[in-house]
Amino acid sequence: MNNFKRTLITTALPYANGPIHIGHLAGVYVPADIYARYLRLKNEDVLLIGGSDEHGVPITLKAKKEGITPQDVVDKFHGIIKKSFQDFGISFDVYSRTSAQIHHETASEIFRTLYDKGKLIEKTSEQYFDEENKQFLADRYITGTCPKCGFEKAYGDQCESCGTSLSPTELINPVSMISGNQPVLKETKHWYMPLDQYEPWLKEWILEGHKEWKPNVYGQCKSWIDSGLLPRAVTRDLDWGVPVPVEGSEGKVLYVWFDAPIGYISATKELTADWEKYWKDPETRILHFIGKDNIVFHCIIFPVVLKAEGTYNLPENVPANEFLNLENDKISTSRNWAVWLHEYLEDFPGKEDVLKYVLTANAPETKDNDFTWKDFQTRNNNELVAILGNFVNRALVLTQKYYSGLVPECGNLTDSDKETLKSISTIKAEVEKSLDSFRIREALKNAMDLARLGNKYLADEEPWKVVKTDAERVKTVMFVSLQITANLTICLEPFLPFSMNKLRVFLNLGKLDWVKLGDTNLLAEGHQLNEPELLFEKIEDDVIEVQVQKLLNTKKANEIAQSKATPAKENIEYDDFSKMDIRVGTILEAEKSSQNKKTFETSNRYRN
Ligand code: B3M
Ligand code: ZN
Repeated sequence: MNNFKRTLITTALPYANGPIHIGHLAGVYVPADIYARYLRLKNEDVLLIGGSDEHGVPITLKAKKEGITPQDVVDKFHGIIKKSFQDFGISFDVYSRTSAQIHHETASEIFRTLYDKGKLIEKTSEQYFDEENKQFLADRYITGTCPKCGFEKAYGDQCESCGTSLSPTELINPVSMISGNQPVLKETKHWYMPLDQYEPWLKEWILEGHKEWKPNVYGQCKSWIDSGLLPRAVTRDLDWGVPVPVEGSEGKVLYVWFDAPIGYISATKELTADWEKYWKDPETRILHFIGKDNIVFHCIIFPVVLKAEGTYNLPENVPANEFLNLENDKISTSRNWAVWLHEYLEDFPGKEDVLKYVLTANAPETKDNDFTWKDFQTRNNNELVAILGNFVNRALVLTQKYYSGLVPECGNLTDSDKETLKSISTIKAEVEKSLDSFRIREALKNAMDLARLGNKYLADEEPWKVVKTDAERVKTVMFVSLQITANLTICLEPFLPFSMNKLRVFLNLGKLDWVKLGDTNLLAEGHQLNEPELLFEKIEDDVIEVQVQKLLNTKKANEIAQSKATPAKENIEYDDFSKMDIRVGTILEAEKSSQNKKTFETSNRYRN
């Protein structure tokens, strides 16, 4: 497919200001893990890099609210997040954090190189300052009235009510969230990355050179580049982050979106002294797995930084996903509208693969998708249990029953047996094709075709009936079924690692390389199998009901909180009421309005 010798896979660094939920898993970590496991099975040189993003304003806000230090906040959530990833078997080679010493050094160094090479612009501008607390205010520290829709609690970077992205000076009646006072404008110096100067290069590198990127990624890049890029500040007035390594920059840190992607480099350094091989050797392929809100940072800003620095490789692909919703509503940490990974594992111990399966089968690869508990149950019961579990269980149980768990002789294969066995190679090719183009959900469907094949084979051959008349034939049928089962342990390993591990124990078989997929003699005649157990179990309605009820309770709690926050209007006089003309009608037709469209995606601004 290409001439690369090795692959470096990075995964978006989650903010360490809360635990992680199914949206994170579905969008980034599960697909990245599947891809990394696939390459490892192919014996390729691959690293899967992760870590926590521990800087930025939201973390300082949370610390302030709770009366603790930002370090306390990130220590707590870094631990929780790291454990969730471990529990779900996300196979990071390293999971680091941006408050680590090595990261501070790496980020400082890269900034300093840009500074020394004259790649940054120094500019003084007026920004809001809180006189009581003697500090400049990050965009998120300022609220005020949205100039577009009149919403009174808009943030300095965005109005959450109408979606418009703003700059703090556009707010009407701005208020400092720290003191509650009106902030004043004061001059401050910052360093900017002149993105505009890189426009021609970006056009060539992405728009001409990477037409193969996913349409959602390519499209977003194109719209950013076409609408014209502006210099972006890469420093902030804040006391939490990587200090700006330049004289006269006291009280300033690197902008979180400047240092966070460098975290991938620091994490690689933490892992291996050989890190430069993964970042600077042109024979390494770099892939960034991210969610769609991070596209501009990974496709435009970070590459511009690396390009300006001059010694690093650029990403070869950025397979970004869209968003996962939950029961038809946007996942939201502040509204507690999420399925938290640590809570899932409490309720569904041992079912890590089930969640990973459902999130992959329904992955938001090309558009936003919805997670529902009903779909979770259906996919578990109708696919994992009824197709995969059922086939494997029948193959293993019948072998125990007929041959005390010994693999029978192959005997004479019929044409249809041969056809069936040949299909394994066809399926292999299809899974590879899908995975190689990051169509992970299609790859899972293709891989599951192997279980479907086995299921159909057993249903057609009916060994449990034939056993009464033709014992030799049954041996062949069971031999073929067991070879399919053994092939499943390879084909589904990237997707269902816990379950395939179990299956290998039942088969008394070691882990096999990807090249073995399609081999029809993986289990030799006379090989002794172990006693099997069920691979998957049915999930009953009452279990799902509990989860649905939990979400309904959250919704109710949110509604109550909302109604408290917006008190009912005062009663009006009857005379006023009677002036109203209230009528009842039926909607006969409706069409989509083009108004109120969010301008965020095409806008040139981004969040703090
Ligand atoms: N922490 C934003 C996010 O979690 C950010 C990603 C950083 S990747 C270098 O969406
Ligand atoms: Zn607004």
